[in-house]
Amino acid sequence: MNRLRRLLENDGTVVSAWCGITDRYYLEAVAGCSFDAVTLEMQHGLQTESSIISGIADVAKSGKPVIVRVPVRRFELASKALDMGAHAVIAPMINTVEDARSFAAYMKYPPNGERSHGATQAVHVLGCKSVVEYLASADADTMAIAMIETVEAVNNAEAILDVDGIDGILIGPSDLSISYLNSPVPDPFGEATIGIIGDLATMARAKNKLAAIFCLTAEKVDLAHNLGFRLMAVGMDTLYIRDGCETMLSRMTFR
Ligand code: 3PY
Ligand code: MG
Repeated sequence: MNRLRRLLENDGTVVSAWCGITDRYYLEAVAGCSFDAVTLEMQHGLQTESSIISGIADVAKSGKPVIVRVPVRRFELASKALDMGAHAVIAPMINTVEDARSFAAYMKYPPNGERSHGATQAVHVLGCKSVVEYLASADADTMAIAMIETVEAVNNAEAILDVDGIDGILIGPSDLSISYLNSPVPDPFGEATIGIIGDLATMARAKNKLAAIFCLTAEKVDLAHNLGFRLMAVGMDTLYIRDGCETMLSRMTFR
């Protein structure tokens, strides 16, 4: 149950796949690659309430932690993802302390929050002997990760990190740049935001909370790691497929 927490112990690093494609064979194949974890992406990906039910179970078979990113302010889906066996949930656009409190409330059981009882699939997927065993450590083992990706969120980041039940932050570098540049064209890790990104990692670490970030490329994962981030989600399905296909084709000598 605490697979993700264990990987992060002692300054450990987690590199997660980022999967919007719902196909079960595809997800098992990605989980079989050397990623440390797999994130199922509902906000902009094709994942749905029903696909995460099978997706969480399929990825869990690999022994790797499963993370779910829910759509903006769909905190009821955060509880649902946990009920299905997710190890962590990422909530986008957490801009205020109130957003963070609502998210945390859906992620933690009373007295820590307001999560409703009914961890159905989780008990089986996570190999618990009973629901009581699941309940004993669910709040401590699973992680509520708040996305910081606007100017407003950066201004409130310290207070968001201080909310009980928020276990870490994940930076969305594209939306962050859009917000800072006031333009729809993203410049992730660009000049306007790179200093802020580094400061957010330092702030989260100083508070003993997870510093996480989304990266499109392996080079950005290295950069983020040097800045102090310890969970990096990398790429997306189309990039995995394109890079795999193009690498194979480029090895052919006659073309
Ligand atoms: C962002 O960069 O804004 C993200 O949300 C990553 O998917
Ligand atoms: Mg975003």
